[in-house]
Amino acid sequence: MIMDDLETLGQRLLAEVGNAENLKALETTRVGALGKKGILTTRMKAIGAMDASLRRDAGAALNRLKSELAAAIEARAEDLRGAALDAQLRSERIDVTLPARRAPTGRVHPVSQVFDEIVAIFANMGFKVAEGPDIEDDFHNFTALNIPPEHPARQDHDTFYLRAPQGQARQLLRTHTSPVQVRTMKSQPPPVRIIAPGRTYRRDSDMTHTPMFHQVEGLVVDQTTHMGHLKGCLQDFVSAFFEVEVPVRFRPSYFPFTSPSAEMDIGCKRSRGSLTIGAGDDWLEILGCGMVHPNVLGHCGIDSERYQGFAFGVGIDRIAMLKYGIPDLRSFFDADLRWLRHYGFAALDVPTLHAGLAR
Ligand code: 2U9
Repeated sequence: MIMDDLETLGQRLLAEVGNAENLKALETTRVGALGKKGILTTRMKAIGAMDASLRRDAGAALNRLKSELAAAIEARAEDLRGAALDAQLRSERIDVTLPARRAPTGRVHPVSQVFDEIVAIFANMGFKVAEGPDIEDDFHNFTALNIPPEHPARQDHDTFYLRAPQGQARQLLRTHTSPVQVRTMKSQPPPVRIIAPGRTYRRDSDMTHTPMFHQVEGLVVDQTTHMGHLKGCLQDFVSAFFEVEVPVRFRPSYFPFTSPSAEMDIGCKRSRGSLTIGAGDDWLEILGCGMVHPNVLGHCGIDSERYQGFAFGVGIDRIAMLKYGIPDLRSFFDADLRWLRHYGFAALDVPTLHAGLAR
């Protein structure tokens, strides 16, 4: 009778241990069975009052159950600790293959994009990029370029002058990037093959002009350089830039720093307010160019009897608008993030000729 009862009790306690869902529930079962007032402890105390003939077997059976239960509790505790550790490791898992930084959300401004595209095209033709200061002096911005004081072209340039310190020549914000070519020719012997991209400044502000704008100018100086080289180079440039075969034509023009001078038009089609570059029987002025004036070579320390050069200049803001269909020049300078998200370029899509200029 007592043995049957002990077996049933043992089964119940072992089942309770097996079903314990966590360490706290398991501890409750342990205290309820093996604690000071636990059911098995109480039973053990009751054995002393038993008949001597039953006492030995009952004591042995109770001890077996206590040992079995203690082992089962330890085994279950081990399982529960393992499961808790697994759950913790799962919840704290770090995917070390994930990038540490989030993908960049900034966009590249169309003007920067077009600068990079133009650099890629001319680098492919063997040109180097030259740079110079935005704050210039009269000689590098005007005189060296065959624009002496009182020359009417000085008025055309609407120059920003800086206040001159007492007794010093006044400085100015460069009105074109041409002083960069002047400085390059003065500092290195020919042959020269450079482009000069950068900011330029004129006191002009309306629908189609901003006081700061962007240019790329190019210069080649060598002993046999001629106008055919100029036209071929610019033809290749516009086709690479607009990524279509573009017809070009030269019209005679005038700049003080080149002679002969020309303006270059590209073939296009205009229909109902839209403009298509390449096909069509219309023309669109795109840049100015010419053979470097011998006076300019002379000012830059180059013997114009031995060397000749060609040069060109192109307004970046305008050709960026043309290529990317941007209607309003002034939006370039608004710093409007919504505009930049729409017209900007992905930060890591660097333009190259083999992968495509604009992706
Ligand atoms: C040197 C000698 C010659 C650069 C040239 C132009 C023609 C030209 C305009 C294009 C659009 C300015 O931004 S714009 O308004 N530029 O038409 N620029 S030839 O000639 C040079 C430059 C440097 C030493």
